Amino acid sequence: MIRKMSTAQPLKKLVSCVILDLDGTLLNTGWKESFSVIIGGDEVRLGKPSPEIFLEVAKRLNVDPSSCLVIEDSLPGVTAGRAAGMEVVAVPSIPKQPHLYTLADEVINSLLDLRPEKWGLPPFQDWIKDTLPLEPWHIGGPVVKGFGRGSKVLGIPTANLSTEGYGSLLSEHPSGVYFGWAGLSKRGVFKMVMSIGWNPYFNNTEKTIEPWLLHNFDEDFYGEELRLIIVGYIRPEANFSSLQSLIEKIHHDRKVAEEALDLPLFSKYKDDPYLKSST
Ligand code: ADP
Ligand code: RBF
Ligand code: MG
Repeated sequence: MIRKMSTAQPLKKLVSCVILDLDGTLLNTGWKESFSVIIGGDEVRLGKPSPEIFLEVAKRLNVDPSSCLVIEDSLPGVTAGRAAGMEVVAVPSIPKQPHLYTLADEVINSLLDLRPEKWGLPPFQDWIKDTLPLEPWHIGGPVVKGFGRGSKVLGIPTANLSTEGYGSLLSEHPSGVYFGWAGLSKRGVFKMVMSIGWNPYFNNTEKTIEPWLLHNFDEDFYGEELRLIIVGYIRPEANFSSLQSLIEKIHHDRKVAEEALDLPLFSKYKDDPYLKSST
């Protein structure tokens, strides 16, 4: 839970306020210092969905519950936050079930999509040029066949990678639109913008990895080894009311990625040896 403030203070000071539900391992990693109040379930009489724990926090912070924002992953937690008279952002732990969280003021796909400024809090300061820099992650493999929709339906070819072997990596990273660098051993290194997820517009049942290399190629390169370094996040996957609006959004993503990748913060990865595999 975060205490809302009207002053423009950096969130670091603010997050400060409180968090519940942390497990012991997290508390031993130096995070503890970031919070001014920490409270455990054993310090109240009634557990969630009772509002007691949130009300106790507000009391210890000496603030009104209505000026608190709760961030919750569980249904009982959302119920408890609302019952405390607080605003609640839900980050559901069960994927694809956001409709269960109707009580929340907002449902987001992952913490990457938390926007404190929507709630009267100072914005995160790590966003730069509409992108969120990430600790880079790497995936690679031969380009596989997808649904054959990218070029044909959208005019946007995506060089799909197999998700096999990337189960744990993909569960660590929420679905969404990311960008970074793509290496093809025989062709070079290119800027890249990609979607990872279920493509709500097409309602896929399987998660796919779909990088669009920002370069015009004369031919397909199915089967070739493709290496990706993902360096930043742009937005969650969304549904669209028309194909045209999906296409426009993807072109906007392209622009955001192209500009961001010129920043030294991101451009430094294009020489990474990982991109130049010889397999
Ligand atoms: P599929 O559903 O099989 O992935 P696409 O219509 O998405 O079909 O086409 C993707 C194929 O087009 C890629 O596998 C790749 O071989 C080729 N291709 C050509 N240009 C590009 C590009 N700029 N970015 C990604 N893939 C491209
Ligand atoms: N499909 C969606 O349904 N929702 C999206 O928000 C979405 N965003 C995309 C962003 C990028 C950068 C790219 C390349 C594709 C996106 N797609 C999205 C389309 C999807 O990933 C895929 O390309 C198509 O399903 C064709 O296979
Ligand atoms: Mg594709």
